[in-house]
Amino acid sequence: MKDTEREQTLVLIKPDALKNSLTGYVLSQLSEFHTGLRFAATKIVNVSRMLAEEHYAEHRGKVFFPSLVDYIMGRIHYPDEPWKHRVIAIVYQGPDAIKKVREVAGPTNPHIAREERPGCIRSLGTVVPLKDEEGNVIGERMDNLIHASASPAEAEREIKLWFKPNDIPPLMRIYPTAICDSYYYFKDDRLYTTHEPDSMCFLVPGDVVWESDLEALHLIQRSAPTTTSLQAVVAKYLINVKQEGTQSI
Ligand code: 3AN
Repeated sequence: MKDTEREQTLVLIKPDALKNSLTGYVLSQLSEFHTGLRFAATKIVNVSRMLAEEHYAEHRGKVFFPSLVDYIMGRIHYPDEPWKHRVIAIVYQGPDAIKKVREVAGPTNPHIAREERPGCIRSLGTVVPLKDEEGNVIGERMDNLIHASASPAEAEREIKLWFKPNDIPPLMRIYPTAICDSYYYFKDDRLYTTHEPDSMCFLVPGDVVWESDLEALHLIQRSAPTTTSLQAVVAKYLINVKQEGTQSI
C-alpha cells in the first residue's frame, strides 16, 4: 500500500463551531463521500492550558497568543460555563488527507476565506479585534471554527500531542509505538520516576506509548536536549484527567 493511502491529519472542531451548532455541518463536509477520508480516532477534549500552549507553540510570544489559548480552551465562548469547555478532536485518514481537509477548511483568515473560497468552512468564521487596556487595537484573533494540520510533520506532531496510541485502532496507526518501561510522574513542570507528594502519575510500565515520547522521556531524565518538550509528552496522557481542586491543568 502507498504511504499516502494511510496519510493522517488532525482536525479540531473548535468552541465557536460547537457553540454555533456547526458540528454536523463540519462532519458532513468532511465525510468519506465528499473527501474519501475515514475516521481513525475521535474524542471530546477539555483542553488544558498545557495542551493549548503546546498546540500553538509556534505562536508563543505573539500578541494574539494569550487570546488564541483562551479561545481553544473554550474560555472565550463559554466564559461562565466551564463544563462546556471542550473541543472535538478527530484524526482523519486516507489519500492526501492533509491537503483535502485544508481545501475544505479554507484560508486561515475568515475574511480572506469569504473572498477567495466562499463556501469553505472557515468562510463562516469571524475575526475579532484584540485591544489593550486603553482600548487600542493591538491585533486580531481569528475564530475560524476548525483546525486542520498544515503538513505531514505538523500532522504527526499534532496527532501525537492530542492522541495516545490506544485511541487509534492498531491497524490504523502509522507512527511507531513502544511499551512504557517505568512509572512516570509530573509535578511543577518536572519529571519524576518515583512518587512525589501532589505529583500526577501519567504513565505506568506496560502502557502503550508513542516511541518518540519514550525517547523524549529518556532524554529528559538525563537532562539532555529534546525536540519534544516534557509538556508535549505529558499533556495527552492527562487529557480529561480530573485535577483535584482545579477545572483543568
Ligand atoms: P492554520 O490554522 O490555518 O494552520 P496557523 O497554524 O498559522 O494557521 O495558525 C494557527 C492559528 O493561529 C490560526 N487558526 C489562527 O487562529 C491563529 N493565527 C495565526 N496567524 C494569526 C495572525 N496573524 N493573527 C491572529 N491570529 C493568527
